[in-house]
Amino acid sequence: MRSHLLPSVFGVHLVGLAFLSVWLEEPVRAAQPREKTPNIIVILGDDVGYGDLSCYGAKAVQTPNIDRLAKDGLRFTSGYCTASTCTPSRYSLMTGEYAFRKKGTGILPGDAAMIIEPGRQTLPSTLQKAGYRTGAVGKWHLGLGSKETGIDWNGEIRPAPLDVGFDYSFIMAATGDRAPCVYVENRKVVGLVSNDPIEVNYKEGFPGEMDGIRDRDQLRMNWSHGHNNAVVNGIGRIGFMKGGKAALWKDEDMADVFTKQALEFIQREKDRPFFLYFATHDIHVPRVPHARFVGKTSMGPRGDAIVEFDDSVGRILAKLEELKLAEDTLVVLSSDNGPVLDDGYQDDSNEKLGQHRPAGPLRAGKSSLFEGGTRVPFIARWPKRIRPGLSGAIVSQIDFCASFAALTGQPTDPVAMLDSQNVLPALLGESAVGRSHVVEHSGRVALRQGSWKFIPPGMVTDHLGPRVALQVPAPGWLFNLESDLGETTDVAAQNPEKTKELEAQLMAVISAGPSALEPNGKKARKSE
Ligand code: NG6
Ligand code: CA
Repeated sequence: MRSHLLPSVFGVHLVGLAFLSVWLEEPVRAAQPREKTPNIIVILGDDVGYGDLSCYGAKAVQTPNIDRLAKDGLRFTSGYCTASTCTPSRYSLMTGEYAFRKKGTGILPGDAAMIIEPGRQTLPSTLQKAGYRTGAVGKWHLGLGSKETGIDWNGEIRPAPLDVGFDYSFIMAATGDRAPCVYVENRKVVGLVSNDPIEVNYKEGFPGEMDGIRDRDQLRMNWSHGHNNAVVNGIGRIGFMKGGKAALWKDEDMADVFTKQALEFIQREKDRPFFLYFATHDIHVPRVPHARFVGKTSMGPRGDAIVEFDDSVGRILAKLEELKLAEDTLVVLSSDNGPVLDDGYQDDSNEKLGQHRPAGPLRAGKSSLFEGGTRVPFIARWPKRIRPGLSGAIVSQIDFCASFAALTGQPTDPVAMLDSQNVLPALLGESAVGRSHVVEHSGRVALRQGSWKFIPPGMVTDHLGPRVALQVPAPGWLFNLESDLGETTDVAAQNPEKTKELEAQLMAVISAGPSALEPNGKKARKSE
């Protein structure tokens, strides 16, 4: 039995001022009823689209484990990540700050310095303070080491996840398509032998090593754009590396390796409250599912990777049941950004797509300001507390910080976690209302407010494959998502006041704190 008892702060939220309310309610909380706080598991898929799961309407692929999670929990139809690519999205999830506020939070190379300052309040550090054991397993992509000292791949890596709130980590540094292709456990590369050190270089290749351009005919998965530097496991990558042969990952085993680590973390921490950030590599490129999933769908590697993702989720859920922890564990499943088809490898994702719609009814996907970029699958299950159902409340991953802080009786730093709101009542299905508005970020920013969506003038990416960029003219595009979920008809001209209102709201959010954007909200050069 866990003895971790903390006061509940349900009911003290003020949407929009949540951080403040949590801060101010501190003395009052002693009078609230006490209740046991749950374990928390955030399962974050990579590039999993709104339409990629059968509980969100997919037909060409079945995800029975995730469907079970949805059936026993709350499935959100307006759940958001904060940005349409990985690094800014995960930065916001971890810090509670919109990534557009900070330079250098665009998609990072594998040798980038850590972008979360050690010492700053984060989602895991908040839960650590609440007495949780915190673990990160899977994709990191928030940088390692520092600008001054670089990353000591052959020694101790500092800073690492351990320095921003995690008690344990088993990660890959960036993405599956970026060097170095090794796992890092806590501060060390796993399986490295001292006479074969690793070298990583994002500028030039190493003489004598295979090269994705020169050795293209020897690749087992051809690239379509980029991904032609180092060759590891027969697959071209972004960035060059040399050495560390014994430590290199095998793509087809990656889901099993990460899932095993996640299960072991749960097993180790079963007797105390724990927070697990389980960030799968599925379904990011290169999509190389294990042989037991190959051919499980008619969609080729992308579809099969969805089945592999579902399998990993199923094993986590089974572990919770085996340890009799399911009732007391809040599991939230989502994705770091919207879907993409060809993301740099020739893996038949377009050719074998058939009728499947990765973003479901939404327009576009990864790297877009349209809804497909940031509206993602979002499911919360906590049998003891959440009544199963469907919710249309607007919730965002950026709200995990303030919401889980509220759940565990922790204050949040109103400056560091400026953009995180306590939407706990919505997450628990006790309120149909979440946020009133949410910023969608893809280099530059757009705004959803209620059923309205505003995209300011500038470029916007459309489509799920080769980039198609459209020009949004002044005064911007306005969509009514209630009647036009697919953002097909701009109604700015018919609704000039609404357009102005959303533009002003977007500007107000931007000016509420620092911003790396240009004053007009446009993408600043060199930021992302
Ligand atoms: C892009 C990569 C893409 C993917 C993405 C990051 C090319 C041509 N494209 O630059 O393959 O790695 O970055 O994806 O290199 S994310 O999900 O981590 O944001
Ligand atoms: Ca991603």
